[in-house]
Amino acid sequence: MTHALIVIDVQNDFCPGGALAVPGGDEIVAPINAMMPDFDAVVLTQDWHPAQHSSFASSHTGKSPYDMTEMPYGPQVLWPDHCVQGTKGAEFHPGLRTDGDLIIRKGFRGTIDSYSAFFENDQTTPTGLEGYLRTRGIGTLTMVGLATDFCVHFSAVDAARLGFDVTVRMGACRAIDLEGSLVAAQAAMRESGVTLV
Ligand code: VGL
Ligand code: ZN
Repeated sequence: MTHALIVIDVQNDFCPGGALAVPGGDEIVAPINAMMPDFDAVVLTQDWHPAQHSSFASSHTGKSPYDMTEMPYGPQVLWPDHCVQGTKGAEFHPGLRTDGDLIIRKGFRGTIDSYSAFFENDQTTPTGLEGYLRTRGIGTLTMVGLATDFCVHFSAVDAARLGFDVTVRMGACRAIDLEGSLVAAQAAMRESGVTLV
């Protein structure tokens, strides 16, 4: 089975010094680069928001980063402004190899967030990644990147639900860990049939 490495959101804003820094986010760059040659295909995702995106706390009066809000598609965490299109923060970490086969951007619609590489947060709007992988005959996925409990989590669960064979390499992921979100994400991934190693 053709096997792809899916590298989730290894961008400056999710690394130390960035707007939504994930502790140790930069530590996974070298291990991910080292894994790339072992795969038939490498796909990188890039969180790619317009300014004033609806997932930013700054777009909601009276809200602070990490507060919750209710969106038409359900509850949504509000984030610091991050990964704004065309900014340094949205660029990949400068040490990351970006010579993979596909870069897929997500979260570019103003009124909807997209944690998953497959579907936006309404869980119905596709990003197109499923079609790309299937038409290339890719059935097995290994996922790494940032953050374990948000974009890696939702990407892995969606991929498993779509019928891909999914492994998450926890050593090449780092978490935000908001109020137990890492433990909850691990349980949800396992329950969906994702292998955590
Ligand atoms: C992410 C929060 C907001 C992630 C993206 O990549 O996990 N988290 N946008
Ligand atoms: Zn985002």
